[in-house]
Amino acid sequence: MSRDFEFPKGFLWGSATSAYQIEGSPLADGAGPSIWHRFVRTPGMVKDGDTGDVACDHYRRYKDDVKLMRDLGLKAYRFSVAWARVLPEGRGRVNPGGLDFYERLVDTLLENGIEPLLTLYHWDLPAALDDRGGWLNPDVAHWFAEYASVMYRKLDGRVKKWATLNEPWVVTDGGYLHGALAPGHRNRFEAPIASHHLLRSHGAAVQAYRAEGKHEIGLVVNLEPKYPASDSAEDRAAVQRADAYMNRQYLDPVFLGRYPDEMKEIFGEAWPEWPDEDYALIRQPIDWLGFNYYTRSVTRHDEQSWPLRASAVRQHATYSETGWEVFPQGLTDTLAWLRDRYGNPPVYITENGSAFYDPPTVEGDTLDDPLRVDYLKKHLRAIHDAIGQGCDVRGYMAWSLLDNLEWSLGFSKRFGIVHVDFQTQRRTPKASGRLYAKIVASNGRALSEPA
Ligand code: GBH
Repeated sequence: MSRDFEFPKGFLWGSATSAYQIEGSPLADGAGPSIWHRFVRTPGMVKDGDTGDVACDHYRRYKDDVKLMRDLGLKAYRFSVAWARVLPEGRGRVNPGGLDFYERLVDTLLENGIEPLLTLYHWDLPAALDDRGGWLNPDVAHWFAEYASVMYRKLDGRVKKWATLNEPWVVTDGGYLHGALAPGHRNRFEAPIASHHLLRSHGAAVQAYRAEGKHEIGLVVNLEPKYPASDSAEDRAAVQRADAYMNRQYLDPVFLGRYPDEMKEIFGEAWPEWPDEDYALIRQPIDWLGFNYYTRSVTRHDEQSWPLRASAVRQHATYSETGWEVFPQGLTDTLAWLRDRYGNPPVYITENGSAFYDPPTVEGDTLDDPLRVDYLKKHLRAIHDAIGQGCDVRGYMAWSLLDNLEWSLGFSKRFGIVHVDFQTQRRTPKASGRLYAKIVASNGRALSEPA
């Protein structure tokens, strides 16, 4: 039986990257250092001592990269702005050299018929702001809104889809609770504070957008559905905690104006009380939600796991090289959950993809990545299913356009639909990239073909 996988008219097909992961030249043209520029120089924090000093050299090769997107027929490109390029100290003085780069990038995209989706924050806080407490300082909401306004004034005439933050959960869990990502803190008192000021900062940037912008603004979250390892009451309670911590901690305040009750249970005395006006700021309507989907977890009660008392149970299934289960049904399930819990907001899949071993040598102009091809097809079919169930999904951004710096894993994990040879900077579309081009050109119908 063959199904028709045509997507709704106008569905936005694109790919995604982030500034520190691809740009290189982190201090060029007057930019200030970011917390990632520092973190990669902290011994032991990034695999093999890899850094974003060169990465994909996109800062200098952006025109070729836009041409690559056009050759693949992509309709959209999601990228992020490095805050410290625009404001080297994070606040105050604007650096025209940094602003110019993003203006040239956006103009090049538009000349090639590619719609820009701009993310204001993808983890690279200006180091000067970290010196003032970073996301722990309540003033960060004001600093972020000021930076956002600089960007709106410069680019709102040309950029129609804005996102405030990428994955606030990862910023706090990785940066302030477990310390595997910049700024590398490990403190259960700090994590809830950082989360709250991230949400206030999101709210302040939305408020500034209503004053200055004419188009659409949203928030990007990573969501991972949690399924119980057994029917026991303990495992089901563990699922509720894990779900509250990762999935509802950010969306409940934004859509419902409150944190999940489980947060107090998880953080105990480290969970603070906040004034009502904060919730009013956080709760303002957004125009769209960005949803990054990679995997699910099957969860059990586990007293040893701090602070959640819940951990993941390995399945008999395919796992990618980062150790994440391949589970397309979780994408359909989570889209249905967004529809039911939060009133069916317009959703863009702002990231989805996988790291799999790729042959290290490129032969001719082809590079086969059958596991990624399979991942891509199954997840796009899962989105099509969700649309059939009434979910308002408007677009899909494949993570990632290019192999790039996978944060603390360095260059050891490759997520690109285009291969990058980091010695020569040669780009080669993988089989997944070539398939994606066909899917885009046919608005999904290429997914109907067998295999
Ligand atoms: C995204 O975050 C980032 O936005 C992007 O910059 C990054 O390159 C990309 O993903 C790939 O990592 O170990 O089974 O419990 C990813 C968010 C959150 C997804 C943690 C995987 C752990 C799964 N990640 N999650 S598991």
